[in-house]
Amino acid sequence: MANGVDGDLVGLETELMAAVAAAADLDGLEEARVAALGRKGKLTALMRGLGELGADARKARATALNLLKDRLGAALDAKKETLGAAAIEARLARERIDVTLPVRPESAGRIHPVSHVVDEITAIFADMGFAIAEGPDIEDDFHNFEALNIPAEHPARQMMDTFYLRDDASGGRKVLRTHTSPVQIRHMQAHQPPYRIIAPGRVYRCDSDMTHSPMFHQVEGLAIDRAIHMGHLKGCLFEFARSYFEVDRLRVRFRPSHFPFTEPSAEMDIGCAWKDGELRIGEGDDWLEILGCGMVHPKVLTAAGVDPTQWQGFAFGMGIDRIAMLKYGIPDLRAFFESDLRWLRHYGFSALDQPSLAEGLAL
Ligand code: 2U9
Repeated sequence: MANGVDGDLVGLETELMAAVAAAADLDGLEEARVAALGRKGKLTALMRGLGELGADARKARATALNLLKDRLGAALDAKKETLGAAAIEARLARERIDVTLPVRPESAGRIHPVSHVVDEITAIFADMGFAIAEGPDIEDDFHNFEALNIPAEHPARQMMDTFYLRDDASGGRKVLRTHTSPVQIRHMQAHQPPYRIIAPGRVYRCDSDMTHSPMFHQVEGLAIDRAIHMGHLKGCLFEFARSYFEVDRLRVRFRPSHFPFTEPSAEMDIGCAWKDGELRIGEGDDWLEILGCGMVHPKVLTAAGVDPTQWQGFAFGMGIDRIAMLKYGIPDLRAFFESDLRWLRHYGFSALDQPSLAEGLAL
């Protein structure tokens, strides 16, 4: 209001606004705010003086002071935002990390061939829509045998050379799992179909020689849906073998076999040749067995709570250590578990070499 009463406010506004504009940081801005609106601030003092005016003059003056206070408040807010953003920018610049710097020199640690092959297998099956499932190493009779159509006295129980643990309080005998199949049983009990899972992990059999270790690794797979058939099984496992061994035109064949948990059952071979005592995968006209598979037995589905009149599908299993030896030319299975650093330096993989289908598996 540019009348005689409020003429002094024009100069005050110019002064207060200039102080706001001149503030170089948030502390300076706070000083400018206190100088105007603090307990001893200039605007506060004028507000206090309102009481000494007559009713009409007080009303006009109060309006002018409130308008000035609003304009000053808006200027303070705007400046605070600008200074705050500048403070963040300055901090970001101060704490900047150059992520383009080269990584530290490669460490001396190596990835064990088993871990590397599990990563390769996982990459291939994940690309086909399979998820990973896990379960306990110590199992009960139901999950390791009964549910898999391997009743007591079944010859498969002797063949599996089971490690038995002491009876527990309820009289149930626990075992070290002889295969990863119980993982799939538990998965089916806990989830509704359809399923597409792989179960990699340690398994245990009481057997030890050049080609057998009491602990070794398996990966099993399970695909259950309304109408999965042997054609899907073949397509899936052909694709796996070609990706894993990185041979596009790898020859593959199925031979009939028998497992208690699948019907019909088969074993899959890949084409190979032996040259000068050395194995060549994808060449020649010899055959090498790499895995077992089949359509899941209806009794196994029923035992796991899945209705075999509604759902069906395939399963497969293979020894990870064995297919690692085949792909990477590792001669002795026992060396896998001896923790010899010289062996690991020779056969291990760099931690930076992460298997991915986009880049080809083995770099
Ligand atoms: C469920 C139903 C069926 C898994 C299968 C094989 C065939 C097989 C061996 C390969 C070499 C074990 O490591 S090895 O000795 N496995 O031949 N495994 S079908 O079948 C299942 C699994 C789970 C519920």
